[in-house]
Amino acid sequence: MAKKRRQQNANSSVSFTRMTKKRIITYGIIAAILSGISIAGYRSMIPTNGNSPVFGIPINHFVKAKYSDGSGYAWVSMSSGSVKGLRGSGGGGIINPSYVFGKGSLQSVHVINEDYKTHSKHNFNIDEFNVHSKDLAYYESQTITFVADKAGNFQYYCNIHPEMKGDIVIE
Ligand SMILES: [Cu+2]
Repeated sequence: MAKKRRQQNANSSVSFTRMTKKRIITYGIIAAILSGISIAGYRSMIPTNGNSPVFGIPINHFVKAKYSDGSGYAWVSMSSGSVKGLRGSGGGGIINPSYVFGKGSLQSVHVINEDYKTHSKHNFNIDEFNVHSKDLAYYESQTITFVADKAGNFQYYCNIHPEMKGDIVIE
């Protein structure tokens, strides 16, 4: 009888150890993922024209690279409704939109290549703010955050298709 109980205890302690090991591994994986996310998150808070992270809430802009028979290669604003900083009709689908930003504001541009017609690569640049996306393949996207720290008239563009450009006014 006593022997049997000891046996049971031994069994349960084995399964307990196994469980703990599994848990440690699981928590380890979760911790690794979380720290990866936080490093990526921390990096994403460093603007392209700065060295230290900015703990502000950026103003978001969504823009897609497209080709259409009517307008050729163009940036198309994905904003719908009225979006602060965008000069235009306010509806979605503005071709090569002009932007107006306040000086000192934090801006995030979310760029996506939705060029389903030609599948060309596209990139997004604003030289004065060190904004340079990589060459985005079809359906690739990238978010670029910068501080609009200079007043003036600037331009964003794709260096593969010079016609894909628009104005940025910072005032
Ligand atoms: Cu392009």
